[in-house]
Amino acid sequence: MTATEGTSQAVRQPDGRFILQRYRDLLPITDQTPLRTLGEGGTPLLRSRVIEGELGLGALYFKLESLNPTGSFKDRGMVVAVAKAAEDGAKAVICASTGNTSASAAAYAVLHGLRAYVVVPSGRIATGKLAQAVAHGAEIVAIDGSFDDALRIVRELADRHPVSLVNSVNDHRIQGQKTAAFEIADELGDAPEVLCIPVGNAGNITAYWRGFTEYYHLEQSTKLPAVWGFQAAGAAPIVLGEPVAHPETVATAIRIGNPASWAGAVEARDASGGSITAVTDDEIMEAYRRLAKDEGVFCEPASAASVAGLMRKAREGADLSGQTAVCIITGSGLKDPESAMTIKATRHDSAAEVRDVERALGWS
Ligand code: AN7
Repeated sequence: MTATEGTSQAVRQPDGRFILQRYRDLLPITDQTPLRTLGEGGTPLLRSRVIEGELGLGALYFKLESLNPTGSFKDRGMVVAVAKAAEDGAKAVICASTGNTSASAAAYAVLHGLRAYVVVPSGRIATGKLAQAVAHGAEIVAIDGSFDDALRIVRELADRHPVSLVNSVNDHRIQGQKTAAFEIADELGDAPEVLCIPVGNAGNITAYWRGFTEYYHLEQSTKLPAVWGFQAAGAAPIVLGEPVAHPETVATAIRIGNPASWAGAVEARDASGGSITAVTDDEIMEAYRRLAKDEGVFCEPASAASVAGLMRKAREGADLSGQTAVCIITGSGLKDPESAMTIKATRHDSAAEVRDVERALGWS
């Protein structure tokens, strides 16, 4: 274990390489694959300052995937998927997205000189994510429908037109995203006992399970984590066991009613002895505020679902003593400023003079 017990600290990658180099032998890389990087991976594993002790855990870490180049975990998968598209001679990539996938696809398309087409649910993606797709020059189609509609449409478009589909139904995405599990095991010296992760389209939970099992079979770790996936209560098809026609949640990133990697999520849950459960929007927003105010971690609401879920498990009596848990912080809070502005702020308006600011603060 690299982190010092009882202290809050981030542990950086030891060797400064990026994931295509560092885990090359475990990725579908050939001599023809263009190894271009925006600096993805190598994200900090931050020790909890407050919540760890509150929940009685042996150790709690936050894997800050929000610190990837475009601000979400999607970059790990996209750096592989877009490189492979370029290697195969594609001129364009396409994806459906609740926001982060489109931001990442747009950036990596630029890196490889490809066009990016993104199909998103109109009015339902966070401002920062749309801003990224715009800035990177993606062609954006905002549909009057859900993410699930968008995914159905891009799958068909990719069949009919010469564009490479870079949603997580493309296995190269899963391959890239599994490297986060390798990093966690490398930095902790072994896999943790518990992995907490938000579930939307279920690609990431599938990827982590693949990563942990590959590492275990390669004898790079001696155990496998219990995988605890969390869906938003209004968008919890896997928990309910059937698709949700009209998913609804404040965590727009995981507002998904019919996940493409459903089977992968169920496999991760069952093979790991884990669970997939629902957390309410209130629980998500409470964890979101706690992460920001008690841990210094500003994430987007979907990411807070992992911590909300861990808190719920503890409340329901899960014995966490002596256990090491890792919560995946999947995306940055900066993506979704509207959610942050719902927090009650201590704000004073004042004239631009010292005396006025003193009065506003109650210091005079
Ligand atoms: C911050 O961008 O589906 O279960 O289109 O952005 O692998 O889908 C985003 C998903 C969790 C869920 N946290 O991951 C998209 C999209 C954040 C996310 C998830 C997403 P998956």
